[in-house]
Amino acid sequence: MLTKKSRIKDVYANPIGRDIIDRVLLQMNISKKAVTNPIVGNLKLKVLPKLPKSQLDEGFLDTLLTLLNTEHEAAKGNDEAILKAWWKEAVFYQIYPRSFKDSNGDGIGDLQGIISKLDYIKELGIDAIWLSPIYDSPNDDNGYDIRDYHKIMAEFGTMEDFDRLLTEVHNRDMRLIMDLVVNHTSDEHMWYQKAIHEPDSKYGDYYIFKDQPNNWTSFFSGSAWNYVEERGQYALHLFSKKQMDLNWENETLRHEIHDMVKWWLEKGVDGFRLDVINYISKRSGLPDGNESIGKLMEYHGVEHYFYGPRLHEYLHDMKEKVFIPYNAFSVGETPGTGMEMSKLLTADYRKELDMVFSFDHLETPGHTRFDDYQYDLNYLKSYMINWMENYGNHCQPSLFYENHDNPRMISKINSDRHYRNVLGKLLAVIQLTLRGTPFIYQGQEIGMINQNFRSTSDLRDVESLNLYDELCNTMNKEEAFAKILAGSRDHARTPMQWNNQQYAGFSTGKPWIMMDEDYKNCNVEAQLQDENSILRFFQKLIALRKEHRVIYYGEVLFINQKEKDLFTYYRKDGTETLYIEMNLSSSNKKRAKYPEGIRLLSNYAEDSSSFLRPYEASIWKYN
Ligand code: TEU
Ligand code: CA
Repeated sequence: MLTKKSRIKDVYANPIGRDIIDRVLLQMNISKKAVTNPIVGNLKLKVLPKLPKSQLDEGFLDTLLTLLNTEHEAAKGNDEAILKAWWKEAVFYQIYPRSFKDSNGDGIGDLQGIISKLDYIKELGIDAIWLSPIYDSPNDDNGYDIRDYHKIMAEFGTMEDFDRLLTEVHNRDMRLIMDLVVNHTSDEHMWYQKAIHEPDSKYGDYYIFKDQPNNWTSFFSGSAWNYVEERGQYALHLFSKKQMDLNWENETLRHEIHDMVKWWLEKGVDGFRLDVINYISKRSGLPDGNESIGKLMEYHGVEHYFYGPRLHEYLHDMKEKVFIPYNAFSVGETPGTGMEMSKLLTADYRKELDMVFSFDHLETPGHTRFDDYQYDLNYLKSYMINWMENYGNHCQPSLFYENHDNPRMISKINSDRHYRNVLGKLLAVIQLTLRGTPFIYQGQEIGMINQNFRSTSDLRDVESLNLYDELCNTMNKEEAFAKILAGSRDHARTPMQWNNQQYAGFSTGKPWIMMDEDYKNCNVEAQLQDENSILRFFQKLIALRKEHRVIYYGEVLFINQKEKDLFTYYRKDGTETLYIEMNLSSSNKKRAKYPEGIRLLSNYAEDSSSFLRPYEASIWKYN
């Protein structure tokens, strides 16, 4: 039991304590040495608020201790060999249906459009497809606000279309996972309508109501509470005003969700990506968020729901009663969780989630998504070394750079088009040769980059538009738009670029969101005919991965760790050794040593001499 008399080193030994301290250090761009040195390590917690310039108030310690004392035991390490599983060998491909392929000319992607591109996805070497939400929705947050879990969104097609899609995916020996959004529903969902109009019915307790709001803020700007006239109370929404948080304390509701998931698994769906699943358990009493934490995390109240008291119980229950009976796969989106929490959520012997998405590698220390800065790949190197060496054999890392919530990775690192091809390929080598399950996001395989949005009228994303309005309270329009342009989720949501025809072959009608001229030079059709394209490289790399199973379960041994801009490692198991060498910079880099063996694949046709060229990345097979 940790108390105010406990020392920093005791907190750092606690799994949650380790993650929180690592996150604070990351946010403030301070190295870990700051807490591992004995002087700081022996400081008692109670002195923290008294330290000079400390912005930590008394309440901070109470909140911290409540959080820390929910978890005592850290997850097990490398005491056993890695258990094999299809999803530890698979390459996943994420589709954002609204922007993938339109089949009926209304400018909106749909299920028939996806079916028409399944052969393309199969030829890329994909084993499993993750579909962002396709359920009936008023689209306040593009489908992440579900009105009916058993109905397909009208714009995307019919349940018959879905059944055919599932069959066609399985006919090509691929799997299909759906997006499970059960932290909240749309306010137009029957459950919510009943909750506010028949508060005494069983639905009355399906959501989170309070007589007075607390200070929690929404991720899409403003308060996290709506006043509900019908009940004379306030209702919680951590995201948009039309996305109402469900009350997972209610057992009847949990069973309804279990039945809904079983309904889709009965259809033959192979698993789920679980949306903001670490937010489903809120601290009882819904206390105010701590001011200091709120300032640091930019969202008030997050400490009371990002790793709630009953989270493990709810996940274990769903695993036992729903996922195991159907042998279904599960990957949780868990923003804010660190490595130790991720271990406790995914370690195979704990029977909760199979994997999680952690997001701390998407921005370098001290930066947020809306900061305009150049991403340093040396941070990605240190991040990956940490996770490869410390995540353990009971846990499977997820490997991704892009999804529908983040700008394009190439643009974050280097917007000089001269390096686009080799950089896109280098990122692929890291993602497909480290130990973990890769998730490729639509368009990443052809090296799509950020969009040239000219004004807010080009934007569609509720988060971007709300934040723009909020920023205009503290800065002028140009500055506000510049911040939005740096981090808007819409960069990832522009139409897939299939060819150089009008609307890039995405649709015969005007797309729901704009696209600039990039598709004329960057599109699937051209890249399929170009041996040197990023697309062809992804195909070869995924094929290489399938031929060299050492990449699935083999050891990862890093060398030259301290050498800036050089990223080199071996993949080893009893049968073979691969050596991967990369130059993380846009200038020549002296080679550490001349590799032996056979050069299997590289983003430069000819091998180098003593220098690696900009972003050069090569895979060698040792005898
Ligand atoms: O995102 C959750 C999440 O925390 C973020 O990454 C989010 O995109 C946002 O930027 C918060 O800062 C999931 C979905 O991926 C996202 O598309 C949804 O908007 C959100 O949940 C609500 O369902
Ligand atoms: Ca359509």
